Amino acid sequence: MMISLTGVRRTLAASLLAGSVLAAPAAHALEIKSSDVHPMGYPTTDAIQYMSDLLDTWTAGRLKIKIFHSMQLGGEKEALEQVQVGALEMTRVSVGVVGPIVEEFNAFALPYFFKSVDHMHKVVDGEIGTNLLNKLEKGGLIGLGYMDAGSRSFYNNTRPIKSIEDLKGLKIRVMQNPIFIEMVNAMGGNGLPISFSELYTSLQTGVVDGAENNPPSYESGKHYEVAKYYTLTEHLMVPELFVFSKKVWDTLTPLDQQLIRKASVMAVEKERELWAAREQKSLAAIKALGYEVITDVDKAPFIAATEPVRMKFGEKYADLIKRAAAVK
Ligand code: GTR
Repeated sequence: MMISLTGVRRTLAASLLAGSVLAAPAAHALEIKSSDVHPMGYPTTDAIQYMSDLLDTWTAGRLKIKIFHSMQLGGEKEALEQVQVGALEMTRVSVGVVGPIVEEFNAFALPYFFKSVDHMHKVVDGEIGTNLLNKLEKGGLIGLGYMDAGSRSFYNNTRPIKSIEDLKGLKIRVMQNPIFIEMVNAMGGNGLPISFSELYTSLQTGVVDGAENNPPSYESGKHYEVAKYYTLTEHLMVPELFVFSKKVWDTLTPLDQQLIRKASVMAVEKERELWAAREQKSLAAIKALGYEVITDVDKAPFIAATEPVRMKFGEKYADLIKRAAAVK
């Protein structure tokens, strides 16, 4: 049977109208915009730059990443929203703010949850971590990988925290997640959620007395200038994530998606190396500037005080927590 051209055109037009003909994505040049609250020279931004260099080389300049660093695009909550709608292709954020999108990530945001960096790596690299990355898709995000962020500790400008009693009544800035507010409150302080982009000013103007973060963030953000006492309470070990917009991802060819995946794996490795070196360097730099770092605080009372927080927020993901705890 001969099929007339008009017939074919009609069928094509009809299926286009019905939305049943999907154009296969064609390889195109893309400058991937990616945001980070940290400046260049920080482990996370440098790892994304490394990823960009890899993509650039592999595709002869067709794919590369333009990093909007130093909070040029604001805080992490806003960045995630931009990536969800496809206005921004990529962002690197703390897992601490991803709970509203995939609730189970909150398990990683519980105080004194991971036993060690090695334990954290095994959990995020294993089945639990991979599963959670995949769940991001229903929130419009493609989870590309985890990054290290060490442990977070308290700092403030009122008094050195030598024991849990010293936290009493201090207004402490936390990331925007109810877990962190209750965590600080459980330890006797007063947790206030504020965007990282407003933190320095909040410390400077006394909106808060202190905050909590890892040594590289404390050092890189020059928070010591406005909060001079740092105590290694190491109450949180929250990994970080870098994610891609699913909306944009779906316009990429399978090959480009593979290249981005491959470069992501290499960026994760790179960041871990950079992170390990940076943590010690930052602590040394803070001490060299003459700031006091209290390293010998007894953590047991902090762990005990936060037990109700682990119970309350961990209840929903009890199974995940049990499986994570069993990872050896
Ligand atoms: C840093 C982290 C950022 C952000 C920040 C904060 O350690 O790298 O992603 O979460 O802390 O406290 O908001």
